[in-house]
Amino acid sequence: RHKFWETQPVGQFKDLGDASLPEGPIEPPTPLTEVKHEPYNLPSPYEWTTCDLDSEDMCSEVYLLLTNNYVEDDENMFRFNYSKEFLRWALHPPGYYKSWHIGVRVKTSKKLVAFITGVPAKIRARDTVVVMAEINFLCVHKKLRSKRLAPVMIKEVTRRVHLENIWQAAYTAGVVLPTPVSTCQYWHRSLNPKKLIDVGFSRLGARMTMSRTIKLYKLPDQTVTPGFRKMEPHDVPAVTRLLRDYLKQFVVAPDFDENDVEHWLLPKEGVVDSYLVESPESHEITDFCSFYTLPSSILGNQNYSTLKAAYSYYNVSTKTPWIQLTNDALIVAKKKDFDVFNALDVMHNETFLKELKFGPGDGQLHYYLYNYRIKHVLRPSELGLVLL
Ligand code: YNC
Ligand code: MG
Repeated sequence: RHKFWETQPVGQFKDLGDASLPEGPIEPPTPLTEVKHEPYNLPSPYEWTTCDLDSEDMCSEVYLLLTNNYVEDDENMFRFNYSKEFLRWALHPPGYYKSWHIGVRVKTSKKLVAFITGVPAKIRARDTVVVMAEINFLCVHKKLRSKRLAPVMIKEVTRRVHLENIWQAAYTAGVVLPTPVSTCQYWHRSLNPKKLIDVGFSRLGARMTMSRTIKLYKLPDQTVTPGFRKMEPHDVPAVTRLLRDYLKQFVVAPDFDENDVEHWLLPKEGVVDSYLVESPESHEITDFCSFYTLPSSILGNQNYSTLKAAYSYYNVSTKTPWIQLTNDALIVAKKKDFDVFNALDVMHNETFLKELKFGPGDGQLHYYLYNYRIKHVLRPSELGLVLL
């Protein structure tokens, strides 16, 4: 059933019940001298290219490929529209490898028609911290689908990850593959209900009018938590300590150091927003919340072309109740003109989703590890990892 995935070192469906299989790497590293030194063969009309996102022209080519061909919802009403600034941020974390930003061009026209990326990350599974590749932005042009290009791209990124002596990877997808570590759900909190209904993102509830709906989702103009403020560069050490301590409790989570926190969590205009609570008495950093900006193109609507969405990222509550902390995040997102605030049911998110009027989305997000077995399927609340 999965002609490609059945050949790969990933948990297989037939092994799901087998308690005798150990946790950890599925196959050992091969000596680096045995890693293929030549790229995999593409069908002859195509050639490999390495994409330098620092080049304005390359970044625009990647941006346009994804804008026109990347992930859509099941009903093909919306398509992710990652910004160029976002792509540069997502692909240039500490220690990134240029060689992991892989494109495919048509030889004759040089048109970019496919893309896949990896970035390095330290990820902890139970007690073991493993250097992994986070694989993302796999995309094949709509006109080249179902030609088995994706397996070649996955094998090529795997080869280039192996060349850096890295043997595991983490990735998420909307499709079911062998085999999910966990299956999560997106929840959506309307900030601009009229627009969401007008574009078909949501529907008027039964026995609801537009004005009652607008009132239902209304938020205060100002945050309520004393000491709630934007994260600043000098907060990196305190936020790192807070987040590391929080993420310890999850079965799978990133192992962030200060450089990672500086990159992934310091606010970046139009890309990532982070807020914290500094105790007015002790000046301790007690709570933290963050979200990233990922608009979607609205396909074929007369009135609107973009849905402005915020995605919940990493959050920590030690003093401020989860509901109050996240409500303050909703208030700032609303002020910044986001139409919707999305969150997965990972970490402690279940404790605020229903209370804060998030509604469950359709479609699921499956989390996967490559060449690493986890003995049981995890509950979403056991996951401490958010990929972009
Ligand atoms: C997918 N999303 O099952 P089998 S998520 C992985 N992730 O193989 P073809 C996928 N595999 O089942 P198409 C996949 N989608 O026969 C499909 N597959 O074993 C598998 N969509 O290939 C599929 N982006 O080329 C099948 O399919 C084989 O032309 C079929 O291309 C697929 O970024 C795709 O949703 C997704 O652009 C490129 O549909 C295309 O359809 C497309 O005939 C819209 O492929 C955009 C989209 C995916 C977003 C993402 C994470 C990707 C993870 C890849 C796996 C990484 C493994 C770890 C590598 C490093 C290891 C180390 C160390
Ligand atoms: Mg294909």
